[in-house]
Amino acid sequence: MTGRIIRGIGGFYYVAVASSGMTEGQPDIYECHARGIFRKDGKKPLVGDYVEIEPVPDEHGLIGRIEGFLPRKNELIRPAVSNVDQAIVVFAIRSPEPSLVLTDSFIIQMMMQDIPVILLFNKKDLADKDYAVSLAEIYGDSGVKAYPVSARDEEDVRMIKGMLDGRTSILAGPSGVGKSTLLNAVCPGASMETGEISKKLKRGKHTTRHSELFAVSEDTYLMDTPGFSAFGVPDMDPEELKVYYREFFPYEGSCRFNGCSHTHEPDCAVRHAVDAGEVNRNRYENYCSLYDELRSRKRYR
Ligand SMILES: Nc1nc2c(ncn2[C@@H]2O[C@H](COP(=O)(O)OP(=O)(O)OP(=O)(O)O)[C@@H](O)[C@H]2O)c(=O)[nH]1
Ligand SMILES: [Mg+2]
Ligand SMILES: [Zn+2]
Repeated sequence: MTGRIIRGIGGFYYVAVASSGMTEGQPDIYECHARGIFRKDGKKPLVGDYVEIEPVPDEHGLIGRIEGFLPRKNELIRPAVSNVDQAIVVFAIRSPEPSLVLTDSFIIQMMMQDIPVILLFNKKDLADKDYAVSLAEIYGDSGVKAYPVSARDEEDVRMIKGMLDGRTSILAGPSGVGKSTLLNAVCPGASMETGEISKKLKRGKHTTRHSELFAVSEDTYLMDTPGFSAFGVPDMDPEELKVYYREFFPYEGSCRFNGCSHTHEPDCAVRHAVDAGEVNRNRYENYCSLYDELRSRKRYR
């Protein structure tokens, strides 16, 4: 029978199989030992993989053996998961304070892997409404839809559920922003552990330690991932970065110099657009700082 790896931990893979007598819409979970299922090409099974399993009779529960893998639609490197339709990138409006450069890095990382992104600024209850809306508006022309939300707001949770419908989505973002809380809100059976923010460090404790896939309904899956923030922009040629800033597209080709980087050159159409208020300054500044990061990385290589 065919199932899906929902969790890999401690030498076991847990495989969800839709059962005929689905109890409350929940699949059967087979525990499969990791030994012997590593593929010949050396690739590791990933959370999200569709697999063929053979049940192994056992009086203690549902045990299975992974016999084969179905082709992957895609595989992400970080987090290491497969068959993802979209990424819900989560940042907090406050606590922890968002770093928008990091937000852009997350978005770019997903775009590079061809994963559509929805951006959520969570914890809107901790800030005034105008500020929450202004944060989301920064991404107005980016091609990424951004919403201020709260995991504690029923209407927001309903809206998020709508975004997930029929797809496999991953929650990605730094620690403490409320990914697991959001997951619990849309999928109450999940009961993922959530962590208080450390008052002193103003950072979330790393409460989620492994990626895990939850069934919201039969064809809707949501994956929780551990928060991570200690990475820079994905490696690329600095001149390629502008491809990920849709705001710049209308001005491409209008700068004085061919191949203008839009950072320091005279008569740069993008910079003029920023000064005229046509391109969001925040996004432009993020671009410049990521560009510098890529440049210095190149220099020291
Ligand atoms: N005020 C407020 N607090 C929230 C909201 N969503 C989550 N929190 C709190 O933020 C803290 C961190 O939430 P988690 O869900 O554990 O964060 P996480 O993103 O899963 O963190 P990691 O697992 O470390 O990556 C918890 O104390 C939550 O109760 C919200 O909408 N408003
Ligand atoms: Mg978590
Ligand atoms: Zn330019």
